[in-house]
Amino acid sequence: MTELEQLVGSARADFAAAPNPAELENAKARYLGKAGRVTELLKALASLPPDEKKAQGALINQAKQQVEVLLTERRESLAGAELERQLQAEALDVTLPGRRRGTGGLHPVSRTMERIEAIFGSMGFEVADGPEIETDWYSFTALNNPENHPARSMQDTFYVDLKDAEGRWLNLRPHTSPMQVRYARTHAARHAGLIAAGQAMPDIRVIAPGRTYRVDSDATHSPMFHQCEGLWIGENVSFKDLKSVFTDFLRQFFDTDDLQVRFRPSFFPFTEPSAEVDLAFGDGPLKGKWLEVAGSGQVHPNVVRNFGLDPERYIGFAFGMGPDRLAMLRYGVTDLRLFFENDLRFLSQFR
Ligand code: 2NL
Repeated sequence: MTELEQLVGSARADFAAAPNPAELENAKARYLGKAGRVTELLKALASLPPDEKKAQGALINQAKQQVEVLLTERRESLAGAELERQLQAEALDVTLPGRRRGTGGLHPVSRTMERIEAIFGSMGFEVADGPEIETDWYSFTALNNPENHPARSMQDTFYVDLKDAEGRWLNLRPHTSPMQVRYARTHAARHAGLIAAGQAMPDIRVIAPGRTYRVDSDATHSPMFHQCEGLWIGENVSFKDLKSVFTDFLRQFFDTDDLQVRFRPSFFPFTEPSAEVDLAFGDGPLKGKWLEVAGSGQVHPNVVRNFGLDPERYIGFAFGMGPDRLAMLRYGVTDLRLFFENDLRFLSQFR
């Protein structure tokens, strides 16, 4: 075997032994690099006589070409192996089932509001909704609140650092009554012709559910909470109607006839007489315990006047309740704040 054949054989063995591209390039340097074996042989040509130089040079170049071919082959084989390894590592199993989007659900307070709306809807009440930012007149004055009533203070009500187009200060409504005042005034204005002609105006029968705001925050009070008020005004609507409508509502809401309802005398500026509504379940963990669930009363004549109606002719009742509290009772939740922390572990139990 000639020296050159030996060199090519040894290059083949070295290249084959290189386990990765970096080692292969090191092996290449030992043959084709500046001080490589092939390069040394070519340098040595210079000292040969011209006729030998030509013949020997051709042989060395032939060997060099063979080494280069071996190098290219090994490079391609290592690259192929690397690609194969990558494909294996990144392999996708297209037969696996896909990941589905989870099913959402309504918030427990929204479900409660919808339940309240459905029950009053079945008794002929409209649902009204409107602005959460109100003027003093709609939040307080129209409702017969005295000018210096503490409910108007910054301790109780959130004020907005803005005035409306007429220069009146704005507040975040502390109850949804302003919406009922808006609804009643629109109703009265729409039927002004009938009223003036001495004919009967259709009754005002409406509930106003929605978000309300007060400066208050602890385990049973949130600065943002929900309220649902109701109003029924006509020529012959009495306290007896309030008692039957509200008792019927509570029985439907809690899905039981086994509960007692009592109207306990109280005071609100917007109603006279006024009553707190208490309820006691005949069964279950709260059996026999009186729970306060709403405020109510016969709408004050000043408020009827602010609806744009004659209090000598139009009379009726109103009530206000907290859907958050009703949701707590219905679902057995003891901390109000859970409803507003948006923790899915809690909320997903109500789907
Ligand atoms: C409460 C308050 C009550 C009312 C709300 C009302 C609304 C109009 C006219 C007269 Cl437009 N009254 N709403 C009446 C009595 C009580 O309850 O926060 N209860 C938990």
